[in-house]
Amino acid sequence: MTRIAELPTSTAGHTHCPYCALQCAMTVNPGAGRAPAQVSPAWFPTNRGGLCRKGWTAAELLDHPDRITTPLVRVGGELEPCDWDTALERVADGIRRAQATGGPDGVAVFGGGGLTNEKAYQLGKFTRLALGSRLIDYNGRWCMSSAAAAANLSFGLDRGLPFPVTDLSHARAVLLIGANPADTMPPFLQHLDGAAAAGGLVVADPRLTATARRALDGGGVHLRLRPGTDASLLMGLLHLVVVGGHLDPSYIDARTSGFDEAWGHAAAWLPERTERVTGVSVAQLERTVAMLAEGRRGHGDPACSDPACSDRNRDARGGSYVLTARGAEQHADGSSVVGAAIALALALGLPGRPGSGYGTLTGQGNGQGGREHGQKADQLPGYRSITDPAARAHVADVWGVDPAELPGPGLSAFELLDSLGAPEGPSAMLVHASNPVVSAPDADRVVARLRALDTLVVADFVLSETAALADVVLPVTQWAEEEGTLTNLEGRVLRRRRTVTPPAGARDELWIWNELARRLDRGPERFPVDPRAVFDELARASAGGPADYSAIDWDRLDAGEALHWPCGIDSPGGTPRLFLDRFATPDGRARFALDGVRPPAEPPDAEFPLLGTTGRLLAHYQSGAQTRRVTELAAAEPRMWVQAHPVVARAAGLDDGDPAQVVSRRGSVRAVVRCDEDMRTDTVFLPFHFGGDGRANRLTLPELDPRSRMPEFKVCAVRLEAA
Ligand SMILES: Nc1nc2c(c(=O)[nH]1)N[C@H]1C(S)=C(S)[C@@H](COP(=O)(O)OP(=O)(O)OC[C@H]3O[C@@H](n4cnc5c(=O)[nH]c(N)nc54)[C@H](O)[C@@H]3O)O[C@H]1N2
Ligand SMILES: Nc1nc2c(c(=O)[nH]1)N[C@H]1C(S)=C(S)[C@@H](COP(=O)(O)OP(=O)(O)OC[C@H]3O[C@@H](n4cnc5c(=O)[nH]c(N)nc54)[C@H](O)[C@@H]3O)O[C@H]1N2
Ligand code: SF4
Ligand SMILES: [Mo]
Repeated sequence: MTRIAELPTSTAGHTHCPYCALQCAMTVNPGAGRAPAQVSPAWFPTNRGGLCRKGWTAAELLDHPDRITTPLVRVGGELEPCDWDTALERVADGIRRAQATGGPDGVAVFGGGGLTNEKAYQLGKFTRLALGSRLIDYNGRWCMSSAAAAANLSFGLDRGLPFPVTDLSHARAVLLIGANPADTMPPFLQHLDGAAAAGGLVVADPRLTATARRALDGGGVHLRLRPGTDASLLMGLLHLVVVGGHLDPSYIDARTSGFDEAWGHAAAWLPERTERVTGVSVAQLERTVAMLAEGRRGHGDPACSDPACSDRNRDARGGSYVLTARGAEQHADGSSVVGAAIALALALGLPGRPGSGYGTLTGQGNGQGGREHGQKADQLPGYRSITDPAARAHVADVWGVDPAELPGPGLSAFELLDSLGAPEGPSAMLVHASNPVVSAPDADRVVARLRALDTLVVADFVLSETAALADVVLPVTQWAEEEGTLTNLEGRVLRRRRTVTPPAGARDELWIWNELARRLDRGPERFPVDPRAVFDELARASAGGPADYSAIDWDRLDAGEALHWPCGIDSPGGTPRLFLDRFATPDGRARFALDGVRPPAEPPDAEFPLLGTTGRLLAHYQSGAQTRRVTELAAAEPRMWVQAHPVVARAAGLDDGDPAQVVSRRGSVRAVVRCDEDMRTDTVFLPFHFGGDGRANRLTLPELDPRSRMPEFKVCAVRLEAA
């Protein structure tokens, strides 16, 4: 059996993939030129030697001809190369000008879940202390905020997977809701092999994705629901758990609160009504519940609770999991959907039991750490709340300032972008690690707001669509050129290591913030440039908070210890599995937190008769700024397309391969038609990875979840027509 303890003694070249939250391990060996050779070591448990094609080709971007290696400033309408001094002076001038008219909040900051923990921490600190602004938020708001809000409400804590990924290998049943890991995390799929082979994989997705196919191939179930009906689906499943006698009453008594109220909501979701609303047959609903109830037999088996267990060949021992991802979460009721998914898991008695549970699949490389260290509008480091006086006092003490100096909560990502350049809004913005021109909802409205700024500063290593609008572009270092830490989807802290030398003109963002603080005369010594020093400070700032890193240091990480937070004074060995004894709520019980069901904000009508939904392709990452530049990936998916049932295409006079236009109330998108017999006839699917007039987000709706402020990326009303 391979164990993490058998990690190689030398860590030279060991790092992790730049892209998604699985953070597959990689060894990057500098070759003769700058383009390194990559392999993936088999000992790392989340990927066990596997990489997807994005990972295998990631190094191409290190010395890509499109790489920006000198700062750019806008002169007479054009971006022109300049030296660092000129660029940073221009940024500092823009900040001073914006704050002279708008006060501290005259400047806004937009971060990203791809930033290392150190950069995410420092960006939040820089915004609050050097700029004195409350206006910071980040692209994780598009991604993890609904799952986070629901987990905080029900469990009192938000760690995407409260158990190691490898635990899933022992499961007999897994319900995936709105997740397509076959394309979005391919090496993760091996952990579902046991459940799939046992016929226990259930995939709730409007499309027959590669993941859904995997379920069907093993004898599992594909719930091909109507987009935006996840809350109804989950209420219907919960109903069947109760009426089918599958409740776990002793668990509900001992470990939860609020069941009776939840049943008040779910009682009305009779199977036939659920079938009518979701399009999922009563037989499939019943089968799903039976599989989850049957699968949990055997969970709690102590043989499965070895934190380092990574033997995939061991027979599945039992256990059931409910997992959500963006298909369920990116809705204006996304936090309620996750609340319902958690409620289903609680009714079955899964969370907090070894070998069973609920989790969400975190998306971005540092999507977990990125939401803990204070780049979110309402947060301070350690996953603390910025409105909690004790949290403010603790962080102010670490930062050496008076708590009164810390600004209050800012605006959520879309609200922030929508306020740019408005009379009372900020007139300057710094963007670090996001490309909102492509990825924000109602993207053309966002472009108009960005254009209304006096100063837009974008730090990136390629000229993304957002960087192309900037007044100043700052070229930064990339993954394999920098030192730092990231926290993966299971809350494990990992080291990113420098294995190649960055190009001469690129700078580390820690250096950029230190330089800006110096130019603004805001105490540059408070913004160290050494990532290890930043980590040590971050660890102190997190001490005693929900995401406690205080017992972690780089030496432990470099020695190969698998450290999952919380890892502090009470848990110096880390916490691979959360909630085994109690949940993190004040009374230690998990809460059933169910709302009613709310339909999507924009129902289809005669003018826009189809449900437009959006998501990901295997070959591209996010806004595509990186992967559209990688030869193999661009060749695999060169252009925007729309997936439609042939009947839907024909109704618009279109055939497979025809150029089409998809139109919503907000804008239109050019796309080639891909006919697919397995599509629902009320739905079209659009990937969101393309730029220009292929941006799916020209269509989407900035309707926000009231609790999480997550936009409704997954449903809007559209029509399909010939281009
Ligand atoms: N190749 C690739 N991998 C990635 C990324 C990438 O951009 N490309 N991004 C990373 C990031 S940041 C993230 S957040 C993750 C996202 O990972 P996933 O959540 O797996 O990805 P999506 O494609 O956004 O959505 C998943 C599925 O939701 C379905 N869906 C659409 N509408 C609905 C609905 O109303 N209900 C339900 N139940 N399903 C629906 C879609 O058909 C889609 O197949 O992927 C990560 N990995
Ligand atoms: N319609 C629709 N829209 C969506 C989604 C959807 O499913 N449908 N999904 C949403 C989700 S889940 C997400 S996570 C967002 C992501 O959307 P974006 O925030 O746009 O994500 P990326 O394309 O990863 O943008 C990262 C940019 O930063 C650069 N970059 C990478 N690392 C660094 C770094 O360390 N420093 C700096 N300065 N730059 C760096 C990259 O080159 C790239 O240009 O999109 C959201 N938008
Ligand atoms: S699954 Fe994610 S982390 Fe692994 S190689 Fe692919 S993009 Fe990279
Ligand atoms: Mo994401």
